[in-house]
Amino acid sequence: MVRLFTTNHIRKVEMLNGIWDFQVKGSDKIEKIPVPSCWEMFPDYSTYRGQATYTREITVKETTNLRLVFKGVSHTGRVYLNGEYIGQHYNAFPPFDFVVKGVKPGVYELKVEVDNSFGEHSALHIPNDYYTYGGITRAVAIEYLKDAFIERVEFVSKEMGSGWQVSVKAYVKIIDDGGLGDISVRATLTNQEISFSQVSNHSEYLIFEGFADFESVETWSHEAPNLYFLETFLLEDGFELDDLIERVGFREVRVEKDKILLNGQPLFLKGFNRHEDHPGYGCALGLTAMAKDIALLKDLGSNTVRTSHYPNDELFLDLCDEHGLYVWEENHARGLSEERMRNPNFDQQCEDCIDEMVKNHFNHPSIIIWAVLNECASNTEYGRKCYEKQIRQIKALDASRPVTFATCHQGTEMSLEFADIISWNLYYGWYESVSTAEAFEKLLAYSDAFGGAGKPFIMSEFGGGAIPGYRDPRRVKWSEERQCDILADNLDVYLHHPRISGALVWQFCDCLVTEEEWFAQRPRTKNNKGIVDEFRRPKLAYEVVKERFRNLERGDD
Ligand code: ADA
Repeated sequence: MVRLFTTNHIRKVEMLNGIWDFQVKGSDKIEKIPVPSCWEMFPDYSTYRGQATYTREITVKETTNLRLVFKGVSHTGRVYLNGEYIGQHYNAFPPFDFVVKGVKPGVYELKVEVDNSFGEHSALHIPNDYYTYGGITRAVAIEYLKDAFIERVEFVSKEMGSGWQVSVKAYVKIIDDGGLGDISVRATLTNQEISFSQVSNHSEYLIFEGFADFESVETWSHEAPNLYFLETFLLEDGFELDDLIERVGFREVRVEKDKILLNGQPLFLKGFNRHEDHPGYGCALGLTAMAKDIALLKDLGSNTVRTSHYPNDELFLDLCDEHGLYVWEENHARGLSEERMRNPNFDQQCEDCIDEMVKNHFNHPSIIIWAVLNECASNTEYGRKCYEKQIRQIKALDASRPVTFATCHQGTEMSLEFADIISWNLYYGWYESVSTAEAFEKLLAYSDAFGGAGKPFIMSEFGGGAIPGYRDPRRVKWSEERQCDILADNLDVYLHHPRISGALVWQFCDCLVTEEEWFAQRPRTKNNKGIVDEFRRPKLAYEVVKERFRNLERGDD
């Protein structure tokens, strides 16, 4: 399953999920392994880090252009068709694709060389406080294309008096303009026709733009996540050549002074940071496991999830759209020092990740915030330039959502001026033995004085570790009781503070960390700050958070 809805009626799409041949580099053994999955889930490869190949056959019945679509390969994939190199992609988390022109009928071997090794070549996947798994970890599909296709569509809705104004941009890719006739685009949304005009004409791309007003539509929000299908058609000489169906919501997110507004109403984000991680599936959670996470997040009374620290599986984002969970989605980076940010691959790898994240996830109504570079060197001159550049890149791709970054650099922060929303990660009661009430006012004063004044403020991470099942009446560190105390102390300040627009607990579930560097000091080689453990069994803190989230009455929650 690529998405939770049908994306095409005209274009032929074939899923390649299933059993592939799998072979680790240097081994003679060929295994049958499911795609999507992480190879760590299978006994012989539970700690394997390195290269492996995945192969399977595909059958092409008539000459066609083939689009190979990968929703996630961790972390580098080199793709070959019948031994011919097609292309490569770095980064486990954003989707990517390759178009192969004029493929003749026949049986082809599709091979993907996958690599999850660390080293200079990889600026973003490094030993870290989460695990970099290996494998084809998300869906794979092939699409059969004519000589032009709709590569993507961008939907933006704006509230105008009693109705909505919609703009839709369609990006049409020309594969071969040799015999192509006259190309045009049309779309339908809620049975209303949207007509387009061509606004740009590059040699490989045509861009079309359409506008329409809607009077009686249901808006999208946490309380009522109403969704509509936007069906866009590509026409050649008036005949349908290709289509693309997106699912959209009428909603507008804006920052006004120190408030985040959704459809004109102030919003309070209460929720969790979540890693894609599970002992049974690695980062390749199936639909049921994702749906269970969503059910737990809702049971906890939350309205928000942060995709710390990378773009998430589109199926998860689809579920968030359906369930009305607000999403903060961020590019892939955690805790990179200036030295790491000076890796010669850093700039390009970040740029690619942002580009792919924003373009592929543009139409999810659930995504209301984009973010960059969690806890990297926003406190150095060099880092500051990177933050500015990346935030500008996002804004150029999407002017309809606010941008933020999560920092922990109280005392040395230098980049707040670039963010629309100020977001802090601080662990009062865990890394710092202070009470939240006292420490928070100092943080706020500091933040306001150094670029944060007049902007919305989010506590993007706070929490404490608890080893599941470790109970101790002394309420000592690592006990479930201590975690309860820390979360209560933090939440009782954040949830009621008039200057705060959101509180996101670190973290939803315990997750695996790498054994390299200092992370191995973490008990169980896990980040244990989940309020459910890695199997989603609630810790004592579950009820502490649930009670507070559910009973919150601020008017903006
Ligand atoms: C940071 C970081 C998280 C996690 C957390 C922790 O704030 O953003 O990824 O590592 O600290 O548990 O210490």
